[in-house]
Amino acid sequence: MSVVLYRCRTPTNWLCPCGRVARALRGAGEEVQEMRVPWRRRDRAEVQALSGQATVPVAVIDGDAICDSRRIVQHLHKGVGRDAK
Ligand SMILES: N[C@@H](CCC(=O)N[C@@H](CS)C(=O)NCC(=O)O)C(=O)O
Repeated sequence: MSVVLYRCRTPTNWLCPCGRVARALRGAGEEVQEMRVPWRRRDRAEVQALSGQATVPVAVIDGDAICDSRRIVQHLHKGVGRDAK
């Protein structure tokens, strides 16, 4: 699975939804490319272009952009048991 995680600049994985997703990805054993985005939503043109909105986390998994931490974590749980690519 190829995963790019767009996340905020909070420096730990324990304080916000972005960190929650980062922990879940790590727990699933995924290798993740992390992209830290600016604090202000209006400065997140790349996230906006990818997902149609500017809130992070956004995970691009095998080319599909998924937003909202709960949806991303649910998606990972669905993938548990699949063969790793
Ligand atoms: N319900 C969303 C909340 C996401 C959220 O609060 N994201 C923060 C960063 S961790 C954010 O983008 N804040 C900037 C803003 O909302 O202006 C989720 O769980 O994904």
